Amino acid sequence: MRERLRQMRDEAWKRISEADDTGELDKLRVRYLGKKGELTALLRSMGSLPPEERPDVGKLVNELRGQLDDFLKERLHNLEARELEKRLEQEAIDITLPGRRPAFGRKHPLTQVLEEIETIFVGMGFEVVEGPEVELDYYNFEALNLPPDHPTRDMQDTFFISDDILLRSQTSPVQIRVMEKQEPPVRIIAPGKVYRVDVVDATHSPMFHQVEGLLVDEHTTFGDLKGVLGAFIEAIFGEGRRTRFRPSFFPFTEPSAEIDVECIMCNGKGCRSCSNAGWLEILGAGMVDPRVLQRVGYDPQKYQGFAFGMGVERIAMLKYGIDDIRLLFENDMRFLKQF
Ligand code: 2NM
Repeated sequence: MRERLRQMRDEAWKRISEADDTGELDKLRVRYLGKKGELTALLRSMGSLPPEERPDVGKLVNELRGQLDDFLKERLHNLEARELEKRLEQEAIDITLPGRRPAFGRKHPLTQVLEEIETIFVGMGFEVVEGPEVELDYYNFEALNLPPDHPTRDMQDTFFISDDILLRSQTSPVQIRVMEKQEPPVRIIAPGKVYRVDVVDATHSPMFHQVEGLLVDEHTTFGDLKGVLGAFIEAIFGEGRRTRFRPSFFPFTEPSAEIDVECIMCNGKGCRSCSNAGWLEILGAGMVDPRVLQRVGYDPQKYQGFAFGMGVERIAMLKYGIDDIRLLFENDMRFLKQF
């Protein structure tokens, strides 16, 4: 019996010393100290011993149980420490690595250009005003001196909601609303979305953005219009670009002009962007027709006004060399990230 105890102790010691992880150690604990373990079995078999030997052997078995328990605990402690160290090593974070930058959003190129246009005119004393996109026929057409049979009033060009309600096709109705409420001097720009029935292609979209401007005061001349728009073009496209005013027609202005700027792609030599003309049309403008002023209650003998309008998409496309308007509405991040 004593011999068996010694053997078991040596063997258990060896196994426990060699156990390589806490799982293995736990198996050994069950094997020796568990309810069905070897030491328990040994204790049970003491019945076969002569009664006088039992106390001594019992004492030895209990001693061994205590020693094995201590040793297992010690080994468990060591192995746990080793495993923790290994895990910390594996999961170590290199705090010297550069951090991952969060993806910052930024303004859409159209918003950037729109805000740039606003800043330029605000700098010249204009105020930014906004108005409804769903408009009355009266403000979109009639007040702007468009006779009922005018071609741009055609149902096929304008989104009508009912007989007298529509999606505005320009932002000039905002200016009519301001003039109705306020006496001159008026110095405003009206940015915003406008809607026209159009088939989508590289240069057309049924919704686009416009900035229209209006100045009404005493002694206002076409020279003032030329000065303001010249300053705007210089601010947005850079110094030293030639411009030209071509006679044109709008129902709400007389005289009217379309303003071209020297092509920014080819500097006037002629290229695909300017259809070999060397010029890009960027603005429509004119002196507000006295009938428009009269209708809002201004005295055309005392006051004159000039007005102008431009497409924000077109300006953005020219400024950044974008050849397809659809890119501005598709929200492809690969495109948007470039601005
Ligand atoms: C343009 C061209 C010429 C314009 C006229 C008015 C108003 F309300 F005063 F009559 N606002 N905007 C105007 C004039 C707009 O866009 C191409």
